Amino acid sequence: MSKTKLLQIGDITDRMRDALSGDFEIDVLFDQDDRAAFLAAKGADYPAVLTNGHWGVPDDVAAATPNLKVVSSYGVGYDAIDADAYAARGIKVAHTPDVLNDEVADTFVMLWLAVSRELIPSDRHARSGKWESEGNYPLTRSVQNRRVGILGLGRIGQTIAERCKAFGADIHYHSRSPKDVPYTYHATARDCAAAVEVLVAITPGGASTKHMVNAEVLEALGPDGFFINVARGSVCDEAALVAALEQGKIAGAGLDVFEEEPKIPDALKSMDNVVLTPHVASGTHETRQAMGDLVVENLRQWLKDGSVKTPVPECRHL
Ligand code: NAP
Ligand code: 8YV
Repeated sequence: MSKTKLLQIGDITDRMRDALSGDFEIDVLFDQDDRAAFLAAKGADYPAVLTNGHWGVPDDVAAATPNLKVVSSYGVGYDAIDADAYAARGIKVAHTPDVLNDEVADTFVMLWLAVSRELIPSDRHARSGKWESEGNYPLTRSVQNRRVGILGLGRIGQTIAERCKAFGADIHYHSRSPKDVPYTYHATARDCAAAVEVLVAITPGGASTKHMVNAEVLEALGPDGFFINVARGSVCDEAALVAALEQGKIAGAGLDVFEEEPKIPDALKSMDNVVLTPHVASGTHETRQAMGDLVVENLRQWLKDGSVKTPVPECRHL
């Protein structure tokens, strides 16, 4: 039996490739020397695309794949995929919800502790010999019993809230609608920021959340406040964040995501009160394996009966 053609955008693991290669003939977009010529000649051959949250489905791929039936994305955030347009064409878009909640929540904790307890400069103090030559490292800020504001109390946001309880936090949140939870709801990101000492963004990216964290929100967070972004770079106005940090309007930031990945503004790289990670919140062997297995399961299920296990909300009715 002939294999189904699958267009791969972005990296996948060997385990994913091995699991898919029995049923699918995989072509890798980024291996093509002449992308435009390749898409023009072969685009119509692909009923299936495998991509991730960073690349999504670029416009040239979308335009060149008239026979597309399914998109399986290696990540939960799908702001780089026009799911409404695909749903209107009857194309199923699948993503990887839930299996990464714990890892991303752990990354929030890691960034929060690192920035508040000054892990990076303190490590530098220890390994540079300054401890011996200059004495003890200065005191830092405790993470215990803080008011924490969560922007986006969804699957990951709720997992973050659970983590925060272990630190005795008073939990506040902002999302589009209030939830049935024992935390304090705020109708705006600004009101949430004004009520807390630590603000974490974990909404989806895209137009509706673009620059949700802006100069006004950071000002409301205040000079003792920490901002942690594990959502999407687009959720925070990066220029406003740099200005707020430079002017001491907030105390520090922990950032896993950036507006123009993989580019990070030099100003952020030079600040001791900023901890940076290169979009690795779900990036452990264990969690990427679970995500990869779900990507494969979605494609295999589609091949079997035309459905996917974990469709994005826009495609659930298909
Ligand atoms: P989810 O369950 O869909 O939760 C999203 C939350 O954001 C919901 O509480 C939703 O509020 C809120 N929200 C959506 N649009 C909003 C808006 N315009 N204004 C205010 N709140 C809004 O999603 P999830 O699984 O927790 O994932 C959240 C996001 O995390 C992903 O989309 C992705 O961008 C990001 N992420 C990043 C990494 C990383 O590597 N750094 C890894 C995984 C995920 P309502 O419930 O009221 O609609
Ligand atoms: C991935 C993510 O790193 O799931 C998401 O939304 O941001 C991350 O888990 C991303 O999909 C890029 O592969």
